[in-house]
Amino acid sequence: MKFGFLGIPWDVTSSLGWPGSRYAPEEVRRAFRWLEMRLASGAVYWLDREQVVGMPDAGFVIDRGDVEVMADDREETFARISAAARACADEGQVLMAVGGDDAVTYPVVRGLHDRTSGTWGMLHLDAHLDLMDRSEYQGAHSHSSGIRRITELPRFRPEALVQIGVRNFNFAASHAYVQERGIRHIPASEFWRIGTEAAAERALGLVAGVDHVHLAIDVDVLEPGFAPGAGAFEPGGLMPRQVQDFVAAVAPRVDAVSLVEVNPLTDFRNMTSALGANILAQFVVSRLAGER
Ligand SMILES: [Mn+2]
Repeated sequence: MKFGFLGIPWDVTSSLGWPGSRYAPEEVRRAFRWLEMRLASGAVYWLDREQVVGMPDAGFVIDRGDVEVMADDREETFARISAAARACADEGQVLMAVGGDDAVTYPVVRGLHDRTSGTWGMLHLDAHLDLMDRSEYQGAHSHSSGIRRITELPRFRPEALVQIGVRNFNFAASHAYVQERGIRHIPASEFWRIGTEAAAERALGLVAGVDHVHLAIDVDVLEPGFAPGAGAFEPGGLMPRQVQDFVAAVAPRVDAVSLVEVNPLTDFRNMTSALGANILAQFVVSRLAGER
């Protein structure tokens, strides 16, 4: 099994949050390489599960570089992102896309969706819903609308969209949309109440009926104190351990993963980039562990 690491240095659509996630691919890639040293010696001791996982000899994570973005042309940039996601999957690699602001999740999923037959669902870890249709200020493709656009893809099943770690306050219009399309939530408060294992089990049950599942992670799903390099701060989030274990638990079921909104400009000593890279490593090791 091979994985394709794809950077998407685009933060033009971070219209409400802080820009700076364009620098995330570089920093997350650097942090991931550091972890990769321990993964690349034929086997890895996965302490979280007290298990030794056999690793492919070398080159199991292919660095696919960064998508070339065109700052004054969103449509062209999104087309390039979709093409890059598609090319990765066409070559048989499990996509690990690193944004960029949350708007890039839409062209990533579109690229994967359009190359397959069958239905799609998504496990979406985020403090926010990102279900806004459009606004005068942000248009229809900002970091507040990406998930809404995904629900409009022809073979995407909104009832297999599970939003995990969402919290605090959002627009009443989003509540109406959630009800209308049958979108499911495991709010942060509920996640804390039932625990990681039960949350993962419930999430997997809710996507059981679709053929393909994307795992979308906005780093602001984490408690801001543990992920200061984010696009926005929403207090009351998940702990690193909860997100690491959740990702490892669901990884064998998903087709691809994306990580967005890591912001090196607001980060503290790269700790958010390091956490993001670690979450991706949990994904990789879990997938390889499940392969045997
Ligand atoms: Mn968010």
